[in-house]
Amino acid sequence: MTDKVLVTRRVAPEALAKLRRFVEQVDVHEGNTALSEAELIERVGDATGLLVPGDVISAAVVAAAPRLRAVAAVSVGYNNLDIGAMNARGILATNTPDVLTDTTADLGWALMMATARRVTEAEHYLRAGRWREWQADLLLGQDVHHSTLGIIGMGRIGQAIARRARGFDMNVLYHNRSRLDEAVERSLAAEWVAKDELFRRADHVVVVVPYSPATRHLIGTAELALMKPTATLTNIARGGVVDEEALLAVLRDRRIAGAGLDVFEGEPDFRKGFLDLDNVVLLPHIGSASAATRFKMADLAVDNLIAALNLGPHAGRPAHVVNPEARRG
Ligand code: 8YV
Repeated sequence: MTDKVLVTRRVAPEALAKLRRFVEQVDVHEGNTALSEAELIERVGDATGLLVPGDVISAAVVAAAPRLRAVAAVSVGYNNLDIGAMNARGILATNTPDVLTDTTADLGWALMMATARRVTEAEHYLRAGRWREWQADLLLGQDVHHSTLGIIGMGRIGQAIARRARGFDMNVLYHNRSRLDEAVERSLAAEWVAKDELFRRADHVVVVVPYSPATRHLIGTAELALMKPTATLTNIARGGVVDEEALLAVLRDRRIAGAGLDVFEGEPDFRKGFLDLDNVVLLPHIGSASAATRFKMADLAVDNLIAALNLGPHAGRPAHVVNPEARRG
């Protein structure tokens, strides 16, 4: 039987062309809105592979695809995939690490700086025609240089954020389940601290930890209460890592200086209360959104999928399997 791949959203055409060289049937969902779970269930039918830029592949979708053997996420995070259901069927799942590390770290910095220096608020002020004269106290923000950066989650992207901090002469703290090797810590000039200490000491906290049941609402009322009134919080991980109701409360009461959010729990829906606040910078999940990086992500996901389907030059040896346990199942 031939292979069939369902591509759940548009990706770079060059990547699709590569996929078509190895797979006879490629069904691309072209619409501008994501397929619902019911639509995925209806469409997945006889697919042997899925190429998934962010959609939720639930146990029900897996169950509706009796021939499914491989699912390639076009993302480094794969909390949108029901790995348990895939393991039970021996379905390999893959992701796209590395290629998006620097682009996402850049965006983390852009968002942190925009939040600290009130960049979007200032632009709105100008666009609204409110700029009449120079004022010594107009739109005063918080310095980034020579301040203390606190990174929650010191994986690839966290480390890339730490590397960029050197140019700003920052003091870097991090919190991670496991400590980095001493040599890596030294090269990043980063100090591991307990989570509470990080929230107490940091001037700018950046959240970049993978989402899982263990990290859901890792940052809530207790952590936010420890922050300095001049501190900022930037989330480029997943919305669910932060308790957004607790964050809304501290932003409303001005108990921290501001927040930068690229991700939201339940996105693309988000708590509309954020729109009423001027001390928050809101982005539509664009962490990896540079033209070059989105191309590399799609290309790598296609390579992973082809190999996981036992096709192409690396047949059977996809480079980025996230559930090696599926092979034992
Ligand atoms: C993706 C991301 O663009 O890689 C990730 O985990 O958050 C982004 O780079 C997004 O998940 C859609 O696939």
